[in-house]
Amino acid sequence: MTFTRNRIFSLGTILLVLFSRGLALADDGYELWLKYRTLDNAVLLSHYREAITSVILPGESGTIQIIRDELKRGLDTLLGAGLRFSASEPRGNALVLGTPASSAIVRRLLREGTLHSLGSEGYLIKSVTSSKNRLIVIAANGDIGLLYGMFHFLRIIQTRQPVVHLDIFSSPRIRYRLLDHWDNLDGSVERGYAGRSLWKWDALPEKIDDRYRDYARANASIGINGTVLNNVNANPAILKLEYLRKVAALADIFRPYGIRVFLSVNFSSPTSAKFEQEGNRKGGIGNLDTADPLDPQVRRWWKDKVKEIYRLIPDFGGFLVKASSEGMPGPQEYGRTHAEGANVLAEALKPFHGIVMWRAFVYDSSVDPDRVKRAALEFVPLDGLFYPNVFVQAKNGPLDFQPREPVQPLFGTMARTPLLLELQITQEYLGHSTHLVYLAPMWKEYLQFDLFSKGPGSTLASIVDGSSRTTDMTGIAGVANTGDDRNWCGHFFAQANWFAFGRLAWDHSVSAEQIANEWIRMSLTSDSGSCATISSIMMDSWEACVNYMTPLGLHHIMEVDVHYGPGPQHDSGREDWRSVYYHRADSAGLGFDRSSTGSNAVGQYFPPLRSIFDNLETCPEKYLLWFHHVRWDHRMNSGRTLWEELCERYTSGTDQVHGMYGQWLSLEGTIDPEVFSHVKNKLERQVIDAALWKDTCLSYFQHFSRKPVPGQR
Ligand code: BDP
Repeated sequence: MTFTRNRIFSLGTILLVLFSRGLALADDGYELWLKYRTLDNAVLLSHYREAITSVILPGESGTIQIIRDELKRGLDTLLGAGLRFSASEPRGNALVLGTPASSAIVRRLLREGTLHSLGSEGYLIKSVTSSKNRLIVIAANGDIGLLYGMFHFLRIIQTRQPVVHLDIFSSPRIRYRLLDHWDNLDGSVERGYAGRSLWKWDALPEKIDDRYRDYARANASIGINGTVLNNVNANPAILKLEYLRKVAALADIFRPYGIRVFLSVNFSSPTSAKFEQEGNRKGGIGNLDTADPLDPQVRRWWKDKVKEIYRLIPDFGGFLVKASSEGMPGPQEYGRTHAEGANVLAEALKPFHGIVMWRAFVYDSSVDPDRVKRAALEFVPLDGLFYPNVFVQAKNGPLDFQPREPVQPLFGTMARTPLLLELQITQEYLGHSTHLVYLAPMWKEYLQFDLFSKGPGSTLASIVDGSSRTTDMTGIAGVANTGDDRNWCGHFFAQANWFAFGRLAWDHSVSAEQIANEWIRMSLTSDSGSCATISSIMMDSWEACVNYMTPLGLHHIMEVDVHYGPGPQHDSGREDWRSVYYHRADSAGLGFDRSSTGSNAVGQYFPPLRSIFDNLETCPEKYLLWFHHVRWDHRMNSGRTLWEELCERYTSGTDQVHGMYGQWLSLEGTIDPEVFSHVKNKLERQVIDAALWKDTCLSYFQHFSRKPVPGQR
């Protein structure tokens, strides 16, 4: 057969149509929650089209250009029509974005009220009606506030809410809202489950990967304003000029998105490389024999290094430090305290308004036999001794990002130190990027945890956002779950955790459910039936995971090193890395006795928490085996014995995952087919893994309880 020109053309057209339809259908996850699908609801569409006939956006800064591009991309697609953009006063119903400096309308609005309380990042979104027209005004003190306001406005449309009578005031409750990347300079990512690092160090600074901008855009859309680029197990090389130039290139890209860069630094950086020995993480990039923070040469070295950084990156954020922890060098090697170590860096950063985030993730076994007590024991005596530009950065719980922990008590006891809360978005202990676990309900539980440090209502949130203290040094960090996988996070639903982290960092009062619903509508579907199903999968997923992994306060019983599957039998290596050290199963019962007659970890909490946790009868069952060694025949609230309850929890966890899988199957045909099968495959694996957790843990604990598993023949 011979093809005529026409035939070739029409075949090409058909292929093109099929291909583009295929593309339109297949969602590879790259666009995250910024998909801007055209609205299919005619009533809403005409409501929006009537409300916005043009966009007034004065200014030409890099940020303003980003806003203009995003609005074009967003509104043109959502509303399916091109909008006119101009810098002058509006005719007709318009969306107006401006600052007091750029817009007369905003100046008029300012007279009415509240712009000054918005700070540098907050914004207003307000409907303003005059005899001539109806306007929607997004007003802020500066361009970054406008950027956030613009993303909020697009979210309103993406989630199909009305745009009349708008009266929104929003400013972040927390000042530093950071992602911590545990990315190594060789491109690997510690505890990363979504491919290799986003940062292509070898190609930088010459080659700028497209993803850098997309990364910044995604973060700006949820209010994240800083990024720590490299692993806390820091390679000193990051401070070499060669790398600083690469860092500066990234900082230049992130700046108009309101994102500052920070670096993790190795405390031994000032020392000579000759101290490096196989695997000891020591030996720096300097020429000194010591990194003693009180040595004048060391202080000079840090000051010079910091000056060099700010010459390249004028808005550099500061340093994150993991010191004297898991083999990382620190001030204690020189007989100095954490405060003395942090302060030498703080002193160097102060003239440039940089900060130090000094991690409290330490568990030196000489401090106390109970690992969960060690961080508070080391850090609380140093309260008040850190320079004002130092944060102590602590993980949410006293152990290590377990599926559930009580809150790290030092948040209540270090009243004179700025405290930065570290959460983990990457699912190191919660099924990596294989299990669907929506983390917002877990983070809400931590944020709402009442430490009683200033009486009732001393929630972790009120400490972290500074509302129960007098400091504007407030911060929150999430260990990132991003990598260079096409869909960024490995699991499509892990994107929801990145999204939720940003939303909660901006405003921790938003409910986990609302965030889930926003994310679903922005990322997956706006069909209300499907939304309800997906929301229910997400909202139950964390509790399901706790149940099939570590119910009733169990912790740290996972497989060694990889931290994925079950490993309750693990009994070798360092004592505080062994499962048996944590669960303490024996013929009498199960759990770690941290009561006042045990390790007395309960004593690190304020009354009445201390006694609530101390008493077996009042200790919430979700923390029972965290604080108590409990007899197998102990009666639980349900009337079951501990053993029966344990069996019941493991069983209900696996049942819940079956339920999630069934619910997901019911969505076939209503959501994108690629996403559908991607998640289906992951859930199939999760069903198998949950059963493995249950079977492994119950058969192991059964050796001690010597009781049958109810329902098992
Ligand atoms: C543990 C991780 C380890 C990290 C460490 C940390 O297993 O990879 O380096 O925390 O936070 O959870 O420093």
